[in-house]
Amino acid sequence: MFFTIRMLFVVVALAFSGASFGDGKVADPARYVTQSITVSGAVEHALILSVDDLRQFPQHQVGEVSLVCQSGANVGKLENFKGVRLRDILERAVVKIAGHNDVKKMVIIASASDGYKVVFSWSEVFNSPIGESVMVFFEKDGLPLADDEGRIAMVSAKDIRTGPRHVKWLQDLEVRKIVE
Ligand SMILES: Nc1nc2c(c(=O)[nH]1)N[C@H]1C(S)=C(S)[C@@H](COP(=O)(O)O)O[C@H]1N2
Ligand SMILES: [Mo]
Repeated sequence: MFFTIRMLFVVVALAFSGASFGDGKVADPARYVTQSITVSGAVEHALILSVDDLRQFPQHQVGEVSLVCQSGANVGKLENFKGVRLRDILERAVVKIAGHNDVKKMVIIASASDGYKVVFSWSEVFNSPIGESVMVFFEKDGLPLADDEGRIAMVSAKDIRTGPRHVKWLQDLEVRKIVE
């Protein structure tokens, strides 16, 4: 009986806290909104980029990307959005490459303000067809992104399941060599 009441309490507490159980939904998205992103780690020039700064890169308009969760569930679509390539941002920051084989051991960690993180390898961004469509975006239908994505988000549009690397409330792109 004691456990039953305690469990009931936990369920009620989670319901009121807006716990998301992995579906990416949160109760109060406004608190996660980011106005700029940083580019950090193994780069020659650490950057802070606002939406206005992002507009200075070559811009690409993307028509439609269906969003499919890792579970296979359809979670909607991104339509008519505008952004810039992760590749172009990293070229501006200049990845630090000491040895010929360094890039093969590097990843880019994209972090959001809610703690969500995904990784890209240097090779998929710079040396595979995936890289063409890894976009940091800031506009949909000609308007700034709403609070449910923050002002800056990213997506890897050619992934088989696009939900996981659709990073809402993007905050930081860190370049890191992960093996010696
Ligand atoms: N910042 C952030 N981005 C995120 C997530 C998250 O928890 N935090 N969840 C991801 C997952 S697993 C999916 S399927 C989609 C869910 O998008 P939705 O909230 O629009 O359904 O967002 C992705 N992007
Ligand atoms: Mo997901």
